[in-house]
Amino acid sequence: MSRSPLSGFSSRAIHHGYDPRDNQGALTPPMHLASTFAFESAEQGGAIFAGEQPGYFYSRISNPTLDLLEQRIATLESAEAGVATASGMGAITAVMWTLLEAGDTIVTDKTLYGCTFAFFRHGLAKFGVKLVHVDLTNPAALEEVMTDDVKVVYFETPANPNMRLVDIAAISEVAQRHGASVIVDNTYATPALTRPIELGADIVVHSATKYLGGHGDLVGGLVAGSAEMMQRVRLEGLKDMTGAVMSPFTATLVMRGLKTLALRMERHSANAVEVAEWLEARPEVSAVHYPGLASFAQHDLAAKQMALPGGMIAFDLAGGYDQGIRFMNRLQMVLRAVSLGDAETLVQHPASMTHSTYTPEERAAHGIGEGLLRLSVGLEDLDDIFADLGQALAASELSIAA
Ligand code: 7XF
Repeated sequence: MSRSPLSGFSSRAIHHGYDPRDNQGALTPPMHLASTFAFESAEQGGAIFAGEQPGYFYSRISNPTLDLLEQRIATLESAEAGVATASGMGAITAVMWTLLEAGDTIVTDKTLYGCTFAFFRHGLAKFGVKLVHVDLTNPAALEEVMTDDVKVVYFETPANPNMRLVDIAAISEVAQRHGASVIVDNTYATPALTRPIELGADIVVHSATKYLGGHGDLVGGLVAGSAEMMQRVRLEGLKDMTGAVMSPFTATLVMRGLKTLALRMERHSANAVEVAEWLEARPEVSAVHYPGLASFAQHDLAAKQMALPGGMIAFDLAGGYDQGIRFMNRLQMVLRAVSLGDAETLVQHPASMTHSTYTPEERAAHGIGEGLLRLSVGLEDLDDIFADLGQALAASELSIAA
């Protein structure tokens, strides 16, 4: 059975693709743990394998629970179809193994999440794919490097960890005019704040581990794009090359997270605006990088491309790395942890943690400061966040390490 389509983002996050009447009225969709699916006849099995008939046959290719999640991410990203993967890296690698071959070039922004950087720089290089880093905050810089060999233009916006923004519409126009596909990692913004495909991108990838799951209790990835492209990612990159499929239990948790995504992003953003302004006013803090601040260099682009500025903040302390370590060690409620997008406020040091896959020289060249700190502002009450950050900042001024 199917119900009439819904227009609202949260309504679709909650209802899209599911009718309780199909499952004895069950409000939440059933979790199909089956690894394999029985055929009515040998002929039917052959027809499903050949793609001549719709149907499930093995959960590395497709599964009804994953199917529903894939439909949900597709509608939320304004895409035709989606693919669920075992992790964000599983999403990125499945897309790249599908689109690229030896001799191709991939162009990326200067700043990328550490393991994405390592995969492109060291992993793809082993298979003859050339990597070119460009300052994609300047679309004219992309124009200069585009050649017939460039098959993919890839970026994060906001970028992990330094919050650089990339103009999705402007970059997509240049890249596609030269025949390249545009892939956007939308992990930081989520479709609640930015929908890259509406702005011209071809494919969106996600670490669902972060805001989409939202509760720090799963590792997962999602891809969204055209039906034709998603079929290729499923049957080439995912089925035969990474094999990194999401489990039905994880899909169930991601769908639970999606139901409150818009609500959580509003609160993450509201809290982060206050925290960013508060940090900016503190004498111990030398710089705050947050799209919601009037002082943010790309504030206009943030207003154009993001419905809200999001929950991620990067900042520097006047006392650099040493003070940053003292500050982190003094925190009590705020947790020292990588990952992001959870209810808990998390702090981490990119140079020694998420971006330790770069050499110090590479970090310098890619705009990742050695003392930079990253805050994933959670859903706690602001008074408690301020109290903890405030006491840790004051203590970080002491010369004796905690
Ligand atoms: O494979 P994962 O689900 O961990 O996702 C990889 C990934 C992809 N894109 C972006 C923008 C990401 O931030 C991530 C994971 N980042 C975590 C972090 O920055 O804290 C990983 C912890 S080492």
